[in-house]
Amino acid sequence: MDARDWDKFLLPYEQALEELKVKFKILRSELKSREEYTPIEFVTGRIKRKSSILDKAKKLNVPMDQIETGIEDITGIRIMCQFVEDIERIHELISMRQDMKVIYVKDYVVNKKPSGYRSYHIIIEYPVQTSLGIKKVLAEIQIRTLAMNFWATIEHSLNYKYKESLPENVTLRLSKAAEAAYLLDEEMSSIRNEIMESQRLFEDKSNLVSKV
Ligand code: 0O2
Repeated sequence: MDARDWDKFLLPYEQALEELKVKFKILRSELKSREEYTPIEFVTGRIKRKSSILDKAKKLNVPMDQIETGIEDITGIRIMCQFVEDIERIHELISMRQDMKVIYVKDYVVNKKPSGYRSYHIIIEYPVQTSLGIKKVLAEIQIRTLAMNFWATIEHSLNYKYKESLPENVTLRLSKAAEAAYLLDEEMSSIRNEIMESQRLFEDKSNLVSKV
């Protein structure tokens, strides 16, 4: 594929990315304005880089003409939440929707990766309305707590720097940090009700002040 074909190939994935980011941000504000607890803290997303798509296709033995079905995370959405319990709630909210279809789940929260990586991945099929008609694309939604995200972001940049051959002491420290992030999530879950109550009171107070 030359550069122009590649750009054309990515168009529906870029459209899916923009639409999905907006949809999850709207879901967050909708829940907030209903004064319901929102399990969504913030939302980000990215299109996988060409080199990363080609590397993954090679690793998984996916031929170029099957990239659409073989590589599931060309469009990647990341939803951050406060508590581990929020992950299941977000999964429920996604499953209920009519505008996307859950294909399957990779649960690296229960089954953490050997690296220490924890996150909940949902692969969805998402129909994009294009000028040529409907194009269904796969997208990966990664749902993680703030602690999981902190660890994964640092580990990802270290792996980028060391090209996946991390020095032993860094690997050891990362493993300890993964354990600390796990314990932080556990502690936060154990005082979840108190935290949620104080956040609600704080928001009520902020709303009152902004109305004055
Ligand atoms: P990019 O483009 O840099 O974002 P794999 O085993 O790696 O072939 P797997 O385990 O099925 O694939 O993972 P999956 O569900 O395809 O998702 C890959 C993405 O999950 C990665 O994107 C990361 O965002 C995240 N991820 C998976 N494992 C790890 C890990 O050990 N550490 C960190 N920090 N992130 C991970 P890429 O590949 O980084 O692509």
